[in-house]
Amino acid sequence: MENQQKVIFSGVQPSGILTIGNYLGAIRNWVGLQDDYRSIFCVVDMHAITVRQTPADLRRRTYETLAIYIAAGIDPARSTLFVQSHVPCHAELAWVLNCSAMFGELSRMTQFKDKSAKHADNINAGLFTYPVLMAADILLYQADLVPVGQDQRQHLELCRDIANRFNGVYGETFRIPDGYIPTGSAKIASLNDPTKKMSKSDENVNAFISLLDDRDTVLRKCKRAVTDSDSEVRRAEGKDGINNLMNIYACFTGKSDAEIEREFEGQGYGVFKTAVGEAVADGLAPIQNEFARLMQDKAYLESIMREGAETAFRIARKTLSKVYRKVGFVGL
Ligand code: AQP
Repeated sequence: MENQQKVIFSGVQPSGILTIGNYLGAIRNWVGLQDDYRSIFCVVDMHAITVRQTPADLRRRTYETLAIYIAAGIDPARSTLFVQSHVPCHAELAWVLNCSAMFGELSRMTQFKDKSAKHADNINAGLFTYPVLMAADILLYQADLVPVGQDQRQHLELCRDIANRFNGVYGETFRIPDGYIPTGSAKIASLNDPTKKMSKSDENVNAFISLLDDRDTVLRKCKRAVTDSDSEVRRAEGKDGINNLMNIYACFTGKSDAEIEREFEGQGYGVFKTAVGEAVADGLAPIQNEFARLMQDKAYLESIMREGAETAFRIARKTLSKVYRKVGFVGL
């Protein structure tokens, strides 16, 4: 296969129960790509502590996130799955890259600005250098492709800039990665405010659908989703709420906009919202069943973490050694 040797890398923070935004924007695409690429997927717990986490919750969510990856279709036999803090090379490369990342460019990151506004009492240096750690994650594995949602586009551009800058100063070291940003599902919006993205750490639980929400909860949240005062199910400028629900429905049913508009012609938003809820709940049911089974078997999840960390470390250490040599650190 042509792409067999090409590498994809991606990750999700265990900062909450993953949402359908994380699933449709990222994880679902990983599943499709794992046959064609050397696939490496990480639970990025070190990124998660840039926002204050309750330690016991972080620990539990790290297991849950890994279980969700597997339940959603990532096959540990074909993909490397690991936890970021188990491979120390991430923190080590991040330090070196910090010295190639500029204060000005980090200051321009919209995620930093958004999260600083949201967590004004904890604007820590880690939040500021978050994109540098992300660059380290990607560059350690010499990734060719990074499947992420739209919100990560800016961080990915910065990763490319840092890698190019480093290569320019020290000679060819890092492969320059491309983004893989899906259409339609690249930005699933909040159900409460469809001009914002859906986030797992939104304090309003009705703003997101978690992958573990039961059928009644999914139906209720879809029914309550903020829409406009029109009643026609049709994609159009200014109908952010309906456009978002159409995206979600399309992702779970495979239907086109024209098919959706025809299906709900003259029926109003209520019927459509119920259908969206049903489609999402049906789509999540098999993931939830498998998730519940996996969470009963912590020893299995730990064996995946351990094996994944060993494989990841072998690859990451090679890149890190090269970087240390290039910058002039003495090797013993
Ligand atoms: N709403 C979304 N639509 C499409 N893709 C999304 N992603 C996140 N939200 C959406 C994609 O999911 C991956 C993992 O994201 P992350 O957990 O590392 O960080 P995030 O982007 O900050 O996600 P959240 O849910 O908003 O987390 P919190 O609330 O903790 O900040 C990425 O590929 C992202 O693009």
